[in-house]
Amino acid sequence: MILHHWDADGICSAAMYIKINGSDTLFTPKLGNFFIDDEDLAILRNHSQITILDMNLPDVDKLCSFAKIRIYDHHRTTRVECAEEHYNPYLWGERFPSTTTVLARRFSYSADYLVAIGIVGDMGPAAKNIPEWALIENLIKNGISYDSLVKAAELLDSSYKIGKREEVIENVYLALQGLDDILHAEHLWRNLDTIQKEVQRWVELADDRGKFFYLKMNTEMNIISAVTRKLAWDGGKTAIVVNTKPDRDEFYIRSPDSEFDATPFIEEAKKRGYRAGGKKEVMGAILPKGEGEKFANYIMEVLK
Ligand SMILES: [Mn+2]
Repeated sequence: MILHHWDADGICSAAMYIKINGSDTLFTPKLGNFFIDDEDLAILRNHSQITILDMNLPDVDKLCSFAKIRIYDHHRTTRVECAEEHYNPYLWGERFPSTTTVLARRFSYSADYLVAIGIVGDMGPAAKNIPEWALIENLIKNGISYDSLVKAAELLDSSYKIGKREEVIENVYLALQGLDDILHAEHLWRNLDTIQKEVQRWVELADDRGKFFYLKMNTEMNIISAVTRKLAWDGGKTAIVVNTKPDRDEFYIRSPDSEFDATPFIEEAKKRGYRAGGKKEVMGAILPKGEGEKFANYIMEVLK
């Protein structure tokens, strides 16, 4: 079984893995869960080999009791000793922009549209400032436009944002068909239209607090990352967003500044018992109902 992140990098990584190693059952955790809950665990239990792509699952050890696991990822992490293979360049001090580039390195896979969509999906406009941009420039020379890669990433991301878990899996097969097939998927364009209206509605309600933006929102869509990105990238400063859902609070912080380090906040969130993860410039957390605003107030006090 291939367990993959629900975003464009995770989808393209799963497509690459199938191209490299052959077809396999696909699985993505409940949307928004950067961990394995009991229901997901019950499904995984029927599998003796699980390949994990583009996810740093904090409780991954429990899969080792019934399955051989392999992990390919680029998030900050610590070594998973029970894995057959844990290939994450973070472990030896290298930063990779996407899991698609990790897989390309590990399996000597030549950069193609799948690798490129993973990069632009995770990095956004910052993709232009990293060494891997050369891979994308090479594709551009061969007639693939940067805009089409950005759009493909958005279309693939639309399924989790709107909350369609099965569609995330279908997107892996769509991605395998080719870039044009992604770009011509009308149902994904309809998703985008719905999502963009919802993101815009919330972005406009953000509170400008000088050094940063703060937004408290309430939506069932998985758009906290998109809202935070838009605030940070368009507004040019750190964005702090809390979303209240029926069963949980969500927290997100992102800075457009490459010097920004979210790592201490990830540690603080974990210390408080929240499920938290992220990279240098971004962190996300899932908190018990009512905790989101408290944690946001703490962060804003630190950043003031
Ligand atoms: Mn990724």
